[in-house]
Amino acid sequence: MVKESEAITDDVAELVTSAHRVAVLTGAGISAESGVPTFREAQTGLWERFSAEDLATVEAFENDPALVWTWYRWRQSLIQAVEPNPGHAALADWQARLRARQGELSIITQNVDDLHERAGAEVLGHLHGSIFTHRCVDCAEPAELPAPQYNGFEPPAESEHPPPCAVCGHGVLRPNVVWFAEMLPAEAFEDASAAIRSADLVLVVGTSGIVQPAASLPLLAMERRTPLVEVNPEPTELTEVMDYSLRGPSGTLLAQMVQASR
Ligand code: BJW
Ligand code: ZN
Repeated sequence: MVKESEAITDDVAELVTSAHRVAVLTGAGISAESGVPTFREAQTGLWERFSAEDLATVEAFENDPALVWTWYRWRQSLIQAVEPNPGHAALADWQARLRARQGELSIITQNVDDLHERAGAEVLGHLHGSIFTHRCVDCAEPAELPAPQYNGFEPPAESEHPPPCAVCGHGVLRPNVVWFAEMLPAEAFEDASAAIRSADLVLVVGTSGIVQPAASLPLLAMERRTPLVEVNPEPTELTEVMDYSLRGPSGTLLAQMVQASR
């Protein structure tokens, strides 16, 4: 039976203090306090008629490449314009202190942003890729692009076409993210599975737990009876497999946990 609370309890503080190998699965919610919208929030501007699920597909990109390309370039501008928040900072701090004691804190993220890294943490795996790199849809060659020049806080009035590939000449560029029905990067998924299997504490932070196969990773901990702690203001698809659900923003709750780990 999951134990819910709005602040860190003595039980959770005890788990945090004794944990030597921690695995953390993060989702869009950890970046929400930085000002990055989550996936289930309504879209704005050119994309207001669409949900994120409508846009994050190969079919959407094939049907309207400019609409989807501009969504990604604009989100890239938004991410570059915001800063990591206390939740990202708390994980970076906890990782550094566990490493100093020969322990480990492995960050596995579904996010395509770089806010964990900019807070000073090392990320074990970006399960859904990165919004900052690009490749050709046809020949898969990576391509370097200048940073987009959008105002990240205001959606653009017009869309732009994806640039052509300079290598093969017939493909166009796409972001190196994982769209629905695409395979996750195998190495990142295997590393994530191994980190969760070898952890003595698993945290699930800011994810709705709707999207597979990432949402199945915490089940690897459940099978081993490794303590599972969720940090999310709302109940999720994963709540019922948790030992503890901390109901609040990750910026506040992760800072409390790291305080307890000192
Ligand atoms: C806070 C907070 C605060 C707010 N503090 N928390 C049936 C048909 C077809 C496919 C499927 C099917 N059933 C299952 C599938 C597979 C499919 C899937 O899971 N679909 C579901 C929708 C059902 N999965 C896939 O297709 C995956 N590939 C795959 O399975 O390959 C095998 C296969 C091949 C062929 C056919 C079928 C399968 C690929 C999944 C790729 C996901 N990609 C995206 C887009 C990435 C690029 C981009 O950024 O645009 O990844 S979708 C989107 O969802 C993104 C996210 O990483 C991912 C997860 O979302 P997340 O992080 O959980 O965000 P939200 O918004 O859902 O939740 C935010 C949470 O934060 C909430 O809980 C809030 O309460 C909380 N929060 N403020 C803490 N301050
Ligand atoms: Zn090409």
